[in-house]
Amino acid sequence: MSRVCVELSDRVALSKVLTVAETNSLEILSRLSECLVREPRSAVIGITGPQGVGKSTVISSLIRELSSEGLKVAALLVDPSSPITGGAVLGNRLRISELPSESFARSIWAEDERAIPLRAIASLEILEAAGYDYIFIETPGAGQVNTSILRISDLVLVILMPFLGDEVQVIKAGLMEIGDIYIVNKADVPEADLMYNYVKSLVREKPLVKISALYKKNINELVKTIETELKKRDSEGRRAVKRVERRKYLIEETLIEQIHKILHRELREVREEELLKKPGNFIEIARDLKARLANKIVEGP
Ligand SMILES: Nc1nc2c(ncn2[C@@H]2O[C@H](COP(=O)(O)OP(=O)(O)OP(=O)(O)O)[C@@H](O)[C@H]2O)c(=O)[nH]1
Ligand SMILES: [Mg+2]
Repeated sequence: MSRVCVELSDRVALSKVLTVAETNSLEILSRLSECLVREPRSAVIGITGPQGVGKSTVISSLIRELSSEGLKVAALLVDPSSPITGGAVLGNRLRISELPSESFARSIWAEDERAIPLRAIASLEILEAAGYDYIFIETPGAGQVNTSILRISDLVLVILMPFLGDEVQVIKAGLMEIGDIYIVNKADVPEADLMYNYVKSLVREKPLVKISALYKKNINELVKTIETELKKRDSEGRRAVKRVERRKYLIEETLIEQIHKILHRELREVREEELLKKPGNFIEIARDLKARLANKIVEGP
């Protein structure tokens, strides 16, 4: 293995590489191409659920539990809040701060509601190359059906808690299809049983675990459930399929980002009077933009 690949096992060097990956994802991946996995090495676990259910706390307790078994664990927290105001970023970092020294955690800013930005997918590639046994990725499950998490995770954990109120409708609409394992967190709250029974009636045959991440109750059972589900998928060869899917997603996101940039630039060129005085002209304007877009894409990087 070459020196660049070995360096990824040093967490300071790894952090530096991930920082570069945030702005130059594809360049860094081609520089690291010999280190990227040919066979799946990590278990990539997507963690989603409504705001405040305890996603970050669950990840912290899973990191502790798995690290105590001698496993190398990393976590990426995808955070849609502004990197400037940074409230949630700081919150996530604080709760993650007292983790075992061999583990690795990092927040990634997401600029729009599409939950998994390119730099997060690139970071996953790099963390898998760095040899982590488990990589957790937290994404906000804020209402919208979040299919992007499915494309990059070997398993999706959906986290819920007592007192979700109106959110239950949202859960029914979106989150009930995407989970491989369901978790009712905050089991220390008496009303947790109500929520557990309710979720049980919705998920039917899928695994459902009741835990208290804060008080470290049943984390062991959750780890066993994760291991069982991973084994099932491994026996079907699904992890390799997921790597192919993830790499397709990476390319898709790269092109979408580029196309968006060019399109926004070209849209600025559309004259105001064209839109104001000839408002029925959309087909022509769109056709013209499409031609300019095609030219720019071919010329582009
Ligand atoms: N009672 C109780 N509180 C918990 C438990 N787990 C987490 N919490 C609390 O719930 C709050 C939210 O926890 P987080 O882990 O930040 O939740 P999150 O889902 O990551 O939040 P966002 O990332 O902001 O969506 C915090 O105050 C935690 O201390 C639990 O098992 N029991
Ligand atoms: Mg969180």
